[in-house]
Amino acid sequence: MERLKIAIQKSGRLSDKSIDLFEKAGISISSNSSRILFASAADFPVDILYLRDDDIPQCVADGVADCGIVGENVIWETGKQVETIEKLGFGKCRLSLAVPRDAQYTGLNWFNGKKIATTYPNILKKVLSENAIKADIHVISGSVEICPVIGLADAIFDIVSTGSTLLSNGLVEKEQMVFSEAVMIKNGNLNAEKEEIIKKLLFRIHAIKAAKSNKYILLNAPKKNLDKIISLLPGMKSPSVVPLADGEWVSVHSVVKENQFWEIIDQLQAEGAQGILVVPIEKMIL
Ligand code: PRT
Ligand code: ZN
Repeated sequence: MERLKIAIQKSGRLSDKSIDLFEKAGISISSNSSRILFASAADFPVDILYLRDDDIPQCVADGVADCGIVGENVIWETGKQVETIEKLGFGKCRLSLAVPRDAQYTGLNWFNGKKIATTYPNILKKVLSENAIKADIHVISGSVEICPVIGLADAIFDIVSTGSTLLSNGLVEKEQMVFSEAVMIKNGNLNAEKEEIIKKLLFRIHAIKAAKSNKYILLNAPKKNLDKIISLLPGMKSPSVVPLADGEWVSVHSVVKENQFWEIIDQLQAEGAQGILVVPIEKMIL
């Protein structure tokens, strides 16, 4: 039987979350201790290749790996031909233009004629040309944020998540240009058997993603307000209503989106709901 080769980051920001995703999908792979480059899952036809993230798009494009988990920023920068099959919701960041705190910033035009340091020259080239800006791109392999201080550049174009790195280097994020997150990619020429494994894997990933954004809610409701309380709870089909020893009350169970819950909590209480419990869901098959 075929096995699907999936490349993930060996060690870095996406490693633990990638392994965690497989674990939750019932695919156990050994943790990526520094010497391991390859691991086989015992319970699912998947083999894992541990690589530097920069090499993942190329490996998938060449067919060395069938699939990969990598940041969209890396795919865009390398420009490799791969298919994005699923956004994974972690590793979220943005690529931003940042300038020294004391710069007299006047808007995107400010970058005309300036020198911008980055490790993402291809993305920056595209961003500049889309905005009709002519600037010098200074390619550097790391620690971009120190370039303005040491006089190597006027500004930088780099990944930002919390922004604290910029802040501690006296830089201000001025323009958020591109948004990126970790995605699952695949080679465009896989055989039917491998496509079938991907389908099964994606089924599991969808169940995990759905579970993550939903909560199971249990509450006690006075019977007289049951209809109103049910109308506040969308649920997957309709809520379960379980009788309680006290005939005036029932227990209502449903599924709510996490963000919706905060919107309806006051209304639920106003209708007399008590003992509200909100618990995480592990898997959710829609
Ligand atoms: O060794 P390898 O080449 O595999 O790893 P790497 O060092 O190239 O990548 P790594 O592990 O740093 O990041 C992997 C991926 O995580 C990136 O390609 C992005 O898709 C994503 N990601 C998410 C980030 C960040 N958030 C992030 N904050 N990648 C880098 N950063 C950097 C940022 O540039 C800044 O210097 O982290 C620093 C801290 O950011 P702040 O804004 O929180 O201070
Ligand atoms: Zn890298």
